[in-house]
Amino acid sequence: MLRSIINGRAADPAGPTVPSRNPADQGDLVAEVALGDAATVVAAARAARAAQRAWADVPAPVRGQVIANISALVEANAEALAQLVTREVGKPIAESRGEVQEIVDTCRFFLGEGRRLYGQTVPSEMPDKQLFTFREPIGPSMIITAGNFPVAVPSWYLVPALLCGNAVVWKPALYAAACADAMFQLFVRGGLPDGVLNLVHADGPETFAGLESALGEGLIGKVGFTGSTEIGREIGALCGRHLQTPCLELGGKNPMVVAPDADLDLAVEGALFAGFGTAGQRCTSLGTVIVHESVHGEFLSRYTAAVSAAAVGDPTADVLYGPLLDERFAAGYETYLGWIGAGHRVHGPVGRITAENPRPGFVGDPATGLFYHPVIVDGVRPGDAIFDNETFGPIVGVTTYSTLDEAIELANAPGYGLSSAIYTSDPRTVFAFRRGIGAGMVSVNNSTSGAEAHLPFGGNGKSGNGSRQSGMWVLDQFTRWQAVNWDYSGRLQKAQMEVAVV
Ligand code: UN1
Repeated sequence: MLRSIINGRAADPAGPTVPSRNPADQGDLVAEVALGDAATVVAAARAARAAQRAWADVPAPVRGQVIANISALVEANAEALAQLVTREVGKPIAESRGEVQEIVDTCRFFLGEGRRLYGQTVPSEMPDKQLFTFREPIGPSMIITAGNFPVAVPSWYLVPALLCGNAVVWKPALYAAACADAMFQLFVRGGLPDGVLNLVHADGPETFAGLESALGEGLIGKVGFTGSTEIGREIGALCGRHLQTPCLELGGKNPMVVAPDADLDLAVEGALFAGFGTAGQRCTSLGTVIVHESVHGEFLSRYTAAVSAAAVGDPTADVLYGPLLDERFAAGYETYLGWIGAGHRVHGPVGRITAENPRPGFVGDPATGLFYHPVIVDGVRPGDAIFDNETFGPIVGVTTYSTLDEAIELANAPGYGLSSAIYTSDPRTVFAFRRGIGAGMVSVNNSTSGAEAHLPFGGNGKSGNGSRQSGMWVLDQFTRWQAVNWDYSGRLQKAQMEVAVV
C-alpha cells in the first residue's frame, strides 16, 4: 500500500484507496494507493515550509553533491526503474530506459550548477559603492506532474528546485504512483533531510483545495504544473490571485511542415515517431502534418504504409507503442474519433485492438490491455475539432498548403505553441519558419518530440505561460533575484541626485 510521505513519515490515509494497474495487462495490480485529502496537501506544505530555511542554508555545492548522490542511485537502479515505468504506464521499454537516462542527464547538469549559481557584480553610478545580485531560493515548491513521463518530467522540476535550495511537495499522477514512490525513495536516499522532499497522493479536487489553502497561508513559493491546458488555466488563475507566477507546461497541437524539397523518407520516419511514439501521449507529440500539395500524395502513401507496418502491443517488446495510459486516456481516444467528420479520410482501422478487430504485427494479448489502433486523418482544416484541439493519443491529422506563409498560418492556427518541426533542405525556409512559428521549440528535419535535457523546454499560448524548464533557464523559476547595493563611502550618497549621467 503506497502512502503520502510527509516529513519522512508515511501519512495516515484520509481518503479512499485506488488501484494503479498495468495498462498492458489490467489484471496486473501494480500498486494500491491510499489517498490523502486537502489537509494532507497542507500538512506537506507546512513540512516543506519548516524544512525550507535549513535546506536553503546548506551551501549550494553541498546541495549539488546531494544531486550527484541521487544521480548515482538512479543509475545503479536504472533498469528496475525503467521496468517499473513500462509496467505502470505501458511505455515501450526502450523509451522507459531513455526516460530514466533523462533523470541522470538532468542531475548531471545541475550538480555542477551547485558550484555556479552565479550572481553578478554591477557598477554603481556613484563612487565607493558596489551593486550585486544574488539568486535566492524562491521557497517551498509545489510540483504537480502527469504520468506520461512519470519520472523524467518530475526530475525537471525536483532537481533544480532542490539544487536552488527549495523544499518540495510533489503530487504525482495517481496512475503513476508506484513510479513516483520509487523515484522519491531514491531521491531521499541521496541525502535529503526529512521534510525537504514530501510526496502526496491525492485526487485533483483535493489537491486543488489543498493548494488553495497552502497559498492562502503563504506556505508556497512556486507552483510547477505539467498537465492539460484546462487544469493549467485553473492553476494559473489560482496562483494569480496569490500574486504568484506558476511554471506551466501544458498541452500541444504540434505541427510538422513537410516542404516540397523535404527528404520524404526522413519526414515519414519523423512523423511515425512523433505521431505514434508513446502512443501519441507526449505533450510534444505530432498533431498535424502540414504537407506541401505537390508531395501530399507521395507523403501520405509512404506514411500510411509505415504506420501499417509498425508493431504495436506488449511494451516489454520492441514495439512502436504500447497501451494507452489508463481508462481515462482510452475514453479520450473515443472522444477524438468522434471529431472525425464527413470531409475527412481515415486510413486504416480505428478503435480498440481486439481479436475481432486485429492489427497486423500486433505483439501480445489484445484482450488484456488498453491497445488502440493508430489513426491517420487526412483533409483536416482549421475549424475542425480534430485540427484545433490536442488529441492525446495515436491520432494524427494531415492537411496541405501551397505557400510557406500559409503553412505557418496553419501551424499557428490552433493557438498552442509548444513544439513544431519543419522538413526541408533550404535554410531560407528553415529561418522563415523559425521566425514565423509561435512555438517555444522548433525541430529541423527531426521529430517534434524528444527534447534534450539542457535546452529550454516550454511553450506559449495554450501550451503555457512562457515559463521554461530545463537547462540554466529553469533557475529563473526556482530562484528570485535579490539586488544589494553596498555603500562604503562613509556618507549618504543619493542615487539620481548627486551624479549627472550625460
Ligand atoms: C511531456 O510530454 O510532458 O521532448 C514532455 C519530449 C520529452 C518530454 C515530453 N523529452 O518529447
